[in-house]
Amino acid sequence: MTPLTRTTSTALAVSALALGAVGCGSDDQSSNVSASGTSATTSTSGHSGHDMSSMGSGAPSQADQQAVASSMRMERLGSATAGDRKVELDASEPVTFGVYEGDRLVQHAPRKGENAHVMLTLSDARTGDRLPDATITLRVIDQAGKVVASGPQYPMIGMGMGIHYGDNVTIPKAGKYTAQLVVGPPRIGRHADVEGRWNTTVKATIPFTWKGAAR
Ligand SMILES: [Cu+2]
Repeated sequence: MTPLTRTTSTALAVSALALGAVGCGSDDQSSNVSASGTSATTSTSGHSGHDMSSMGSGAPSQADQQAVASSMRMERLGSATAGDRKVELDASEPVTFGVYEGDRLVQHAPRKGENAHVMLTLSDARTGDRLPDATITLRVIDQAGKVVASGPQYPMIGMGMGIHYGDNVTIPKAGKYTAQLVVGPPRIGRHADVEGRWNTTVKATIPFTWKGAAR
């Protein structure tokens, strides 16, 4: 019965993720959902000293979340709404993240010169529901129009910021840049009430100011 057990626990894990995501994305800083760890709001809460005391049972402890959030030193660079989707762009210091290639978790350590980990959170523009299993391609251009970073973003999850898409990049120096995004539809299964949503590929542009380092 091992396969059945595994299937069940996987389904539970997915449900837990979905539950976390459903409540999230609200811009209401005072809402409880910002403590769920899957909300974009949470990613900036480390800066504002936001109270995470409403954490539910089973979630990482408040201390864990705050420690991770503060050690990550994430910064909100900007956001954009594209049709029925909202994309938020955060940055932290470069991180090592693992990506599955088949059964192997391959580590992506920051390469020489990379000075930022960009994190894109994708959500429904109206409800704030976090959208997994989509594709996001990022291009960062400087003021002269030169491409300084580009590529498809890895879907990933981390403590305190939940499901996002990202990569380590090099942003050469302090200044003004523009993130150009191409966002494809999430391929996750749908209830009938959302079958008509998020079905197109949309473009979004997020201008941002880079201070020279994520902090
Ligand atoms: Cu990431």
